[in-house]
Amino acid sequence: MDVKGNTHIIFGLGQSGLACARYFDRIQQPYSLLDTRQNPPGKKDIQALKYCQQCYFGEFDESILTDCQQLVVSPGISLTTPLVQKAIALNIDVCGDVEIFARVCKKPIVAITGSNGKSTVTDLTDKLINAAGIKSQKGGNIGLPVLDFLPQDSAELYVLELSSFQLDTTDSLSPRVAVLLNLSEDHMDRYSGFEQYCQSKHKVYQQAECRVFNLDDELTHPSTITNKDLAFSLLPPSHQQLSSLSYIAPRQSSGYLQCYDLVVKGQVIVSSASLNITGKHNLANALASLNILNYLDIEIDKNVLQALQQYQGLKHRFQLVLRAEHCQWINDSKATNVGATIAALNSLESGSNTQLILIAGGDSKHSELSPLIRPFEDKVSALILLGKDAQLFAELTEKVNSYLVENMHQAVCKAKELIDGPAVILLSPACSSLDMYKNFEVRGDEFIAAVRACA
Ligand code: UMA
Ligand code: ADP
Repeated sequence: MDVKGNTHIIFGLGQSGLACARYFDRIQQPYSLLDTRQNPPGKKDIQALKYCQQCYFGEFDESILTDCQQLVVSPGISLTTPLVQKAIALNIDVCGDVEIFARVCKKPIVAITGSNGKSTVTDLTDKLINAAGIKSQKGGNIGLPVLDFLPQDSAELYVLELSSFQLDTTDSLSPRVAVLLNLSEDHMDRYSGFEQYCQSKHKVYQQAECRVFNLDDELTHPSTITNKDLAFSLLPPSHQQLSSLSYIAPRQSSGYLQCYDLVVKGQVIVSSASLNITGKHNLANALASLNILNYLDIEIDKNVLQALQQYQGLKHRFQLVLRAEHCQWINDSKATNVGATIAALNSLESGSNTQLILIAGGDSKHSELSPLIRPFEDKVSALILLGKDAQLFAELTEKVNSYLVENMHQAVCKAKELIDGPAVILLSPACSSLDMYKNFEVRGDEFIAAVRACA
């Protein structure tokens, strides 16, 4: 194997690896590319790369690390991979794209993580900051890989969604604001246990000026809290907490929907009734975003308020697809873990005459599914299950009828058959889609197409 030119190796030729290669091209840094796949997604783009010295796809051995100074590891690669372990043992600089970004970025960074709500809070925060007239750019685990911003773009500030995988390979990030929204089991196929996953998420707080945490979720609390830190809560606050806490205060009920005022720094900012996003978890998301603006001293003026009120949420997150004959069809395909599905179920009123039919299943990523038993038994009238772990869901409870199907079309047809009066049909899989689909978007789009065709 020819190992010349391997001082910088990019491991993984997906979106992050390719963005890193483009960045190295721009700063004229020679590098080699490495991927365990014979045909990684970025292969077609190699022709355009100028400083790429060597490519290793499929087979390679550890001698590739001879002369290597830096191994840039893509988020999809586990740090337990033997080659990465070997590089760590050899004291090679093992880092990710976010680390390279953090080492050179001079502009303020807002870093957002959590098990659920990252994309929504990143997108909303970016929109609110732009509405305030400050040029913000979002990226990271959502949208553009961070190295596509460098060396220079016109943003005044970056709002980054960071996954635990990205945080695992990042040490130099010093965000102005770091947000940890919530913690529940996810990616148990990558971590030795929940504790290790939580530790990885807590890395977002390292060197942060202000930490925004979820008062209702103790797992998100920083180990020590300073007077710069801010919290949000969906529970009634105590007096001592008022200055650093944003929270919701119940207002009047309108029909089935309970209304709340969103309160920040003791001031009512907006009523939940005037927002387009639904579900209590989205109020938590809005409070987190408002806390970020609060710390950055960005005034919640009428433009910001309007942007907040008009915010529709992202596609595939508790998205109303169709309302027809007393039935609502909701696409929550991005619910790729148990916590997200519980949040979706909690967003729906219980005890009414409405049937709740849940379509779930896929790859549960070795997560503990038992927290679903109670919400299933309390709220769900029928379970329609698909994918690799369908049977695991069927075994959770005998109190709810389960139906195993082979694809999304069958799932939607089965739901249609079961409807008997007013109903909500919710796709909220509690699983990754990768056993059956390219990604959660394709799964959600297939649901939407099937609903439009059959419902
Ligand atoms: N892979 C190999 N061999 C390799 C390299 C990768 O088999 O040599 C596989 C990985 O195991 C993985 C897939 O290829 O299944 C993609 O891995 P990647 O590291 O090349 O991924 P990228 O295309 O660079 O995309 C990554 C994030 N993907 C992951 O973390 C798995 C994207 O987040 C992110 O948007 C992108 O960087 C830009 O920063 C996606 C994601 O699923 C949305 N994230 C997870 C989540 O949100 O739950 C964390
Ligand atoms: P992430 O980027 O962390 O996956 P998203 O905003 O894409 O978060 O939402 C993922 C899933 O989690 C969706 O099903 C959504 O309805 C749900 N969700 C969004 N915000 C929250 C929250 N604060 N708590 C729990 N679930 C949430």
